[in-house]
Amino acid sequence: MAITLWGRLNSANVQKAVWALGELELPYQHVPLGGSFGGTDTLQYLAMNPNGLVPTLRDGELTVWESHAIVRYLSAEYGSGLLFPMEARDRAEVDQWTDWTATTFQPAWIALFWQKVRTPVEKQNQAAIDKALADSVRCFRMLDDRLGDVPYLGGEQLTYADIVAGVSLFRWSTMQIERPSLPNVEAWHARLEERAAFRQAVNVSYDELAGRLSF
Ligand SMILES: N[C@@H](CCC(=O)N[C@@H](CS)C(=O)NCC(=O)O)C(=O)O
Repeated sequence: MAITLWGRLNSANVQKAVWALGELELPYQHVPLGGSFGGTDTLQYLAMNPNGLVPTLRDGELTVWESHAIVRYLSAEYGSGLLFPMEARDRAEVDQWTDWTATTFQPAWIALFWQKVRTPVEKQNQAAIDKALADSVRCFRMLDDRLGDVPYLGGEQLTYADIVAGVSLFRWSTMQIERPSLPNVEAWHARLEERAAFRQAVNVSYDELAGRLSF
């Protein structure tokens, strides 16, 4: 099946799909879209993704949008036993961290990224920065506790939970913020850095996004 991925590579949500495709060593065509490339509001794109955001993935006749749905699909279809635990009981933990990332963790660290990086300095709001940092630190401490017990969020092996949460690490570790010491998160980050698919997908410059609120 021919796989196509639409989305700009400096989008954290697109990076999840790029990382999963890399881990699974799947060949695909990449179409840069969104941000400075535009194209999310064309009728053709909206017919594929009525939400008008990136990423979107096509695999043969199947079109999927929402980054977590994409990563789950790729893992289930191509990663059985690799990124996708076969046992429902094992998958429950993976989904717990994956859904927590969608509902709690990513909203916290993305809010911080928008405040510290995307908002022009003269428009930054210290109270909003403090709140976003406190929310992010609370989440990173939860990750640190979990990663004190197991090397990866789902347990002993890399799963799609590490992918959706791990795309935060380049930005978290390079933003101009006061970070607490989180040894287990740092050890997890170092383990992920050993993977070419992580480095290629996640360690992507966000200079173009600095001071930019328009997309
Ligand atoms: N919940 C969606 C969020 C997607 C999203 O917010 N995408 C952003 C980039 S990270 C976007 O498309 N922004 C507009 C643009 O890049 O033009 C997902 O996980 O896929």
